Amino acid sequence: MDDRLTTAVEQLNEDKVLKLVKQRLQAGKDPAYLQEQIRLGMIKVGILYEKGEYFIADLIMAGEICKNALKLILFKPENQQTSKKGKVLLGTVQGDLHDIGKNIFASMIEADGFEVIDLGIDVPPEAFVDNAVELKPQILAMSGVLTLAVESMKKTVDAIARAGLRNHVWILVGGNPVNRDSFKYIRADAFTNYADEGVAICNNWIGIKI
Ligand code: B12
Repeated sequence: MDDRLTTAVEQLNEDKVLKLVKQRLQAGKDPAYLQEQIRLGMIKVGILYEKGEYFIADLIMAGEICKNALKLILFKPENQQTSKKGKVLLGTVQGDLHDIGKNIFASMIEADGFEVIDLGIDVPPEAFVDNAVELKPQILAMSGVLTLAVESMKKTVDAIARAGLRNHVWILVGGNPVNRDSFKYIRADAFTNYADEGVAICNNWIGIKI
């Protein structure tokens, strides 16, 4: 396998990352495949940070490189259809400032024809609730990368239930700390570690409706 793109991300070599992405897009490579190679590079950056070989400045640098590379890969829908499939309320949960994965999911689901209301990062449960009451989305999607995100996701689901909305909105959670066990604890309706799978789940729900 050619993992030069993953290695360039790991080495924080922005020029090389952007050059390889452009070259591969021109050669007709699948953007999803390129995205995955970048994600693997980011995981390696995280490992070097854990080992003490990279520092916080390197994480910031990695984030910038990743965002710039994704600008080349992610796209907006060509035909801005006026009637949308459904409304997705999205945010990175309280305490977590990571937004790259969230932005990938936002871009993919928007391109698939959904309306996305992105509340940004570090979103407290009350903000999810207030916006859900006002905007009546069919889907509430939460992103988190830190371990502490699991607790924030649970608090958000609890707050949605207290507001009487639990049976009126599908809840999807995504990001690295989400797995079968944490999903059960959070009590969402579905979880995934992949943005494209998240899009498929939302399409399925819209077919069922609440
Ligand atoms: C870049 C980065 C940063 C950047 C983030 C920039 C940004 N704008 O997002 C900055 C510098 C801000 C940062 C800060 C910190 N970070 Co940081 N960071 C990373 C790094 C290297 C990459 C994360 C990333 O963007 N990955 C690429 C994206 C594409 O992957 P992803 O987020 O997993 O998203 C994919 C899927 O999960 C999924 N997905 C994600 N969300 C959603 C949502 C839905 C609905 C769906 C369907 C799918 C989905 O789709 C995406 C595409 O497939 C990771 C390493 C790693 N292993 O992840 C550490 C990492 C997450 N950070 C870590 C830490 C410790 C920190 C800090 C605490 C460091 C510090 N001492 O200050 C702070 C915390 C700040 C905070 N409160 O959030 C730890 C987390 C440890 C833990 N388990 O909690 C990691 C794992 C590094 C490590 N190995 O130690 N970080």
